[in-house]
Amino acid sequence: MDLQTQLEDLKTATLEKISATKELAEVEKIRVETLGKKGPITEVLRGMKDLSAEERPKVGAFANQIRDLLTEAIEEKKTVLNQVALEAALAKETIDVTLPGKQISQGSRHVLTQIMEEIEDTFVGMGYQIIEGNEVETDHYNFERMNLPKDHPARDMQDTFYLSDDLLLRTHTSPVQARTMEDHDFSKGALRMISPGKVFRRDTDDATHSHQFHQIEGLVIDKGITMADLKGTLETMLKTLFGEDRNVRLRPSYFPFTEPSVEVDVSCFKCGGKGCNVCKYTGWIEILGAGMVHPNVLEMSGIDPTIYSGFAFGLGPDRIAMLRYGVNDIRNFYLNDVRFLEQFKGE
Ligand code: FA5
Repeated sequence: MDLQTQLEDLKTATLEKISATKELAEVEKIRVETLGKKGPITEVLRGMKDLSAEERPKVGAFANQIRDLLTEAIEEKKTVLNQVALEAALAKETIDVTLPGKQISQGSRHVLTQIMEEIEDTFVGMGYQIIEGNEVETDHYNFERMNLPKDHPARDMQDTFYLSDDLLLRTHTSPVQARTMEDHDFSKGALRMISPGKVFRRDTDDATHSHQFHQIEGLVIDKGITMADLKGTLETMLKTLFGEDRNVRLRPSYFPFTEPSVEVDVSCFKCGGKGCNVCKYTGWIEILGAGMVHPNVLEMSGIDPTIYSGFAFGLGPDRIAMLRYGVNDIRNFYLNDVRFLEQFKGE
């Protein structure tokens, strides 16, 4: 058989093989077998040296033509098979958008954070600035600057976690008062601030006491501030939080850093004021302490008490949340039980 016929047969057989196969790997195998270095075409081209000078260019051109034709057929087949594979993959991965979605459990802000942000909003609306304090405080700011010198008996009112002789976990947010007063420039106007945060006491945990809880400190200093300003401010806040219906009472009290001092109680959410285990049979739950800033506290911060006066308060958002939602044990806020926390998701 002459070389041309051999090539013609090779072309026909290879095209048949290409057309019959459905596998990409098979096409590649055909390519290597037919067009590769050890394949028949290379073989034919190698045998050309035995041809006459006249036949050589003819056979050479024919061999090249067949090689190009087969190369093209192979590439075409590969493209087709790739497309088929892609379509099959796409068909398999089709997403049915009508199927019901998976429920993703979404977290939410803690109920105490929500209450604190609501209180912050109320005060920001009244022109207060929000100041951050330190959870680790010095004895100096936590006690001494609040008119509680060392060995003052009223230190017993707030049993303290000491970290060293001088450092402690703050027992209230009141030290932020002293830090803010000493920095304030009164030539630029009155001081109105609130300071929310965590506080710590060696209290025995019970339904209304936790060893870690929250406070929001409030402080206003200006010329001519009176107890009436304090009462009006607290009433505005409590009405916003509890509505008009809840009973509120101011009770004379004692804090070393205010004079006069009051404590504010709200009627118990559980018994409505009759007396029960939550309110310790008093009918009331105490939510904040307040008063007119003591002249000693002003003086220690470099403020002249004959010119300026002010009021301060420290309220307990944990107790407010209890009253608002009828939560009968403060410890629920700290147990991280999702079943409890989920109830406040929509708030
Ligand atoms: C104080 O801590 C004062 N610094 C408040 C103050 C500020 C008075 C400025 C005057 C001027 P008291 O210890 O009463 O006061 O605490 C204030 C509020 O924190 C309480 O009314 C109560 O709502 C809350 N509270 C106190 N102890 C606990 C506790 N163990 N667990 C939860 N809440 C508490």
